[in-house]
Amino acid sequence: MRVIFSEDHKLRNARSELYGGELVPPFEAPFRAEWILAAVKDAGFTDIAAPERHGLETAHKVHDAGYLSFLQTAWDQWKAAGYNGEAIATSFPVRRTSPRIPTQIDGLLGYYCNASETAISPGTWEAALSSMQTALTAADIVVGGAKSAFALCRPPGHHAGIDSFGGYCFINNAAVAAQRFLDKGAKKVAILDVDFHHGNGTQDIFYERDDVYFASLHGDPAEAFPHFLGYAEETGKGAGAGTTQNYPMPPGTPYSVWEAALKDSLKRIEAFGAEVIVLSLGVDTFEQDPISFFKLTSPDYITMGKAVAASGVPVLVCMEGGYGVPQIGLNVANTLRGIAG
Ligand code: OKP
Ligand code: ZN
Repeated sequence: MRVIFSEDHKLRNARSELYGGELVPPFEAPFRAEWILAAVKDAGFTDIAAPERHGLETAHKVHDAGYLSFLQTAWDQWKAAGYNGEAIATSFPVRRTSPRIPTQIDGLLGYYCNASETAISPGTWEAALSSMQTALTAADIVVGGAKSAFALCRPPGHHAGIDSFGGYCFINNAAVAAQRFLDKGAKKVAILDVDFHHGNGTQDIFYERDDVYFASLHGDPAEAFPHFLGYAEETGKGAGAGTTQNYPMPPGTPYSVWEAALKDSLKRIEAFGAEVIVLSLGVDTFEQDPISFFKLTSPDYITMGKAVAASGVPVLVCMEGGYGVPQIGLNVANTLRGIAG
């Protein structure tokens, strides 16, 4: 399996995450990608290439134009405002507020933000762009006939919605990749999100569309981030009715229980007629993950990879979350081993 990886991920190296009322070093940090890359090489996946340059055409089909230009200029606007720290949203449009888009940076930040733990820092846009290009380049390898490819994306993408960033995500890499498959001739694409956290951004993007099936296995939003989406009753709307499927699960969920949800999602993806699966791969389902509450073990990721590959359709793996412990590398490598067979 070919691996796509960009050193430019390092340009996202924020100083601060708002966590428990303190500004702490972000969980989503450059060492994650280094650990994953090392473990993937160790496992024998040594066909590693840098992404091709891609513009924003595909991104514009899944994100709002105002949002993308905000992301691109947010840091410069923040700096111009004379602030000393990183750009953190503090004020939000909630129920019964004006639909108008503010002109000043604090207003814009709140307007386009869905979770304020995520600070915009210098280089964030450039890293997000390289992460998107990583996904697009890996998608094109699958378009070219490969059974699988691994996009070692960083920063992750699944919490980035049509017009909002948060949860460490800015551009929705998996969504952009899914759109690429459609633009290259696929009629039906599935995104299978196995990150611990619900893929609220991805669900937002495809909720009313019938060309992308979205399934997510995650910590029950009543008890876990992103808190406001990911319930079982959310199944799509309009043309997209029936093309979203959520599997919220409680604290302590072991692989045996999680696997039943995985199997059900794969059955539905097959019934949908997906020609390709984009796997939003978070390994924060691991028993030792510092911010999550599932109990998967390292060997479980091999089993999971095999089950996904058994669908028989090509698989594009896009990196999402997984934090804190060195085993994130092994867990990703194990997933790839399972998929590659
Ligand atoms: C990003 B990805 C917990 C706060 C949660 C944000 C988590 C973002 C996860 N007290 N903070 O899906 O792995
Ligand atoms: Zn996650």
